[in-house]
Parts: sequence; structure tokens; C-alpha cells
Amino acid sequence: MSAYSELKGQLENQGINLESVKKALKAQHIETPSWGYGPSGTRFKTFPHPGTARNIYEKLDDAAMVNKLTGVAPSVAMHIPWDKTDDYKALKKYAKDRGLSLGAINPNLFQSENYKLGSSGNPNKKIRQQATDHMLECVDIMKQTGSRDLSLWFADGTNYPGQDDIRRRKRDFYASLETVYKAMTDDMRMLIEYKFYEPAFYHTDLPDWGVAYSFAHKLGDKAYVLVDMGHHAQGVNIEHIVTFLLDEGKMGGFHFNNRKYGDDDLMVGSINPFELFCVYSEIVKCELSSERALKASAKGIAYMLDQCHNIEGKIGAIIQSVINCQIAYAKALCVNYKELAKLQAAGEVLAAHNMLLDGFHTDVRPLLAEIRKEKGLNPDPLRALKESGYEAKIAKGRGVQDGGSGFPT
Ligand code: PSV
Ligand code: MN
Repeated sequence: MSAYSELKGQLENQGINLESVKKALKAQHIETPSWGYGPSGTRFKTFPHPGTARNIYEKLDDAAMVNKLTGVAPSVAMHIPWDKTDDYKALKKYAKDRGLSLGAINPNLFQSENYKLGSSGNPNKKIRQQATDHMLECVDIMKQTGSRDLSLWFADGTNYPGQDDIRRRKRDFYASLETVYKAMTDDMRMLIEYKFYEPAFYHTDLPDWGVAYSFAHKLGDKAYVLVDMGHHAQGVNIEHIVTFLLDEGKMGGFHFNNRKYGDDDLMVGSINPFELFCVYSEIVKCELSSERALKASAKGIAYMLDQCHNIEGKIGAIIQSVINCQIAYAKALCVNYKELAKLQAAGEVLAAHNMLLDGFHTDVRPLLAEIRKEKGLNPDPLRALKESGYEAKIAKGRGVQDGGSGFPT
């Protein structure tokens, strides 16, 4: 008996409909980040990797390769001005011709010389206006790229107690976000990303999901919270945050990555695959729910990678990350949540825990290989990358760039 038929039998015994699992997996969508294809390193050194994309067009070429091999990565998030171009319509067409669409737009609010004391929270009104204007420019770009999501992360904060007035910053921050929010069309969404520290070390203006949620709530229906997996203190229960936001209709999207220590930006699922599984299992519960609001909440999630590949090849690392998301989602789909709810209601602590663990321990790789075959793809995307000769081709064509010192590009 093949591993796939064995798994099929096992899932049927658990009362799980294999066809619905396959349908969900075929519809999975992971957005890859333009900056994940470019040069990146630590603040100590950026080691050049042969063939690394030099501009947004080459990044799209690489993203198209990832999508071709995985079949589930058809959009690319952009960072402005890193990916600035003078013709976004042409860029959109370039992407479309390669089977891609342009995804979230991420304004860069942390690299101008003026932002030393912050962007939207800066004590200087002119600099706050510069930040607001940059976000408004990004809203205009979204109209040309057809992007739905404006994805906002701010490096704002202070390094020392007394350095600035935290309440003044809060109010100015909201005013800046509100101006941008009002300029957005009805089909756009604002995703507010939080991070508890770095580069500011005393206080950060948007430190956690509570602050992001309260701004999003006050702004209105088009504003949501973005959860970057690396932006929490050690030990924080991310799946709990995700569940809360899903229930409140405010879970806008993810920046997937993984960390061991700080905001390490390692491949998602590489360090703590169980955490990723638990996050996906909360989402699956909403997808399967009979409550329309919960279903809609899960449907709206933008699944985006936000990673830096410092020592490994970029394209393979992004493929690996997409596979890790497929595995986590597939495992989460291998739990019978109706049976789990019965055990929970009966207070069967260990049985309920073990039922969830059974999902996590399911080897879903044969199922994913089968799905790829059904889609006409190579069952092993990483082997397919090697066999394609694509990396050797770009290494020859693009050469080796000197990455200089440190992140970012
Ligand atoms: C900041 O750490 C962050 O997570 C934000 O999402 C940025 O847009 C991204 O990394 C790239 O710098
Ligand atoms: Mn992020």
C-alpha cells in the first residue's frame, strides 16, 4: 500500500473528508516578499549569493519560479522605495505575464535620515508630514498595481525615559494613520504591524497587538492587525492572539518567519513547527465554522512571508518556507474538530490534547506530493529547482553582487 493510500484510509477512519482537505490545500496562497529575493545579511556582513536579484524585475522572475514550482505563491509583496519604478502599470503587466500579481505595498518609514526620532510619531511636524505623504504616495501606487493591502510597520519609539512625550506621539500617530486611512478606496485595507522593540529600546509606539488593534478599531472596517511571528517577546502565545483577532474580525494578515531569539527572520516553521501548526489549526477551525463571520474572517487573511535569507540561497529558502506552510496547514486539516470539541466539553484534558497532537504528528508529505502531481507539478519542488538549472542560469547572467555590510538591501 502506498503512503498516500495509507493516509487516505487513516483520515477516513478519523471522519475527515480527504477531498475537502485536498480542495483547501489546492486553494492555499502564500505571498512572497520582494525583499526576500534581494541581498540581505546581519548588521555584521552581507554575504553575496550568486545570482541574487538586483531589481524588482529580477525579483519577479524569481518569484515566478517559486510559483511555477509550488503552485501556491502567485503574488509578491513590495517595499517602497526599495522596489520603486517609474511605471507601475508596466510592472503589473510584467508580473501578469509571469502568472503573478502585485500584492501588499509596504511603505519604508525607517530609512530616511529624517526619521532618527521617528516617522509618524516624530516631534517635528514636517517630518510627520513626510511620513504621511510617503504613505499617501503608496496609496496611489496601490491604485496602479491593483494591490489590496497597505502594510504598515513603523520603527518609531524612544531609547530613553523622558526622551519624548509618549502621549503626544500616540495622538500624532493616530492623526497620521487617519489621514492615510481616509485616502484609501473602499476595496483597500490597512494592515497595522506591531513589534515590541528594535530599533527603539525603551518604548516602541506600536509595541503589541493591543495597541495595533485599538488603532485599527478606531480607524474603521478597512483597518486590520498584521501579526509578524518574530515580533513578540519569548513565550508569547501567538495562536491565542490570532484567535482573538479572528473572532473580532481584525486579523488582517501574517508576516511569516521564525525565530529562536529575537526578530531572527528565519524560515517559517524552521525552529518551531508546532507553533505554526497551532496557528493554522485556529484558522482551520474558523474556516470550518458554521458562523459566517468567522469564515469571512479567515478568508480575508493575507499570508505573507517576511524573511531574510542570509547564508542560504534565496529561491530555495522561499520554496522551503512555502512547503513548511503547506505542511502546517495540511496537518491542521487532519484534525477532526467536531470530535475535539466533544472531548473539550467533557473536560477530557489529555484526550483532547492528544487529538490535536495526532494532527501534528500526521505525515502529510505523501498527500502534498499527490496534490502536486494532480496539479501537474513535480512532487518535490526543491528537487525540481535543482533540476531546472535556474539558479545556475541566474548566477551566470546576474553575477555576484557585493552585499556590503548588513541589513537591509
Ligand atoms: C520589520 O522588522 C519588518 O518586519 C517589517 O515588516 C518590515 O516591513 C520588514 O521587516 C522588512 O524590513
Ligand atoms: Mn514584518
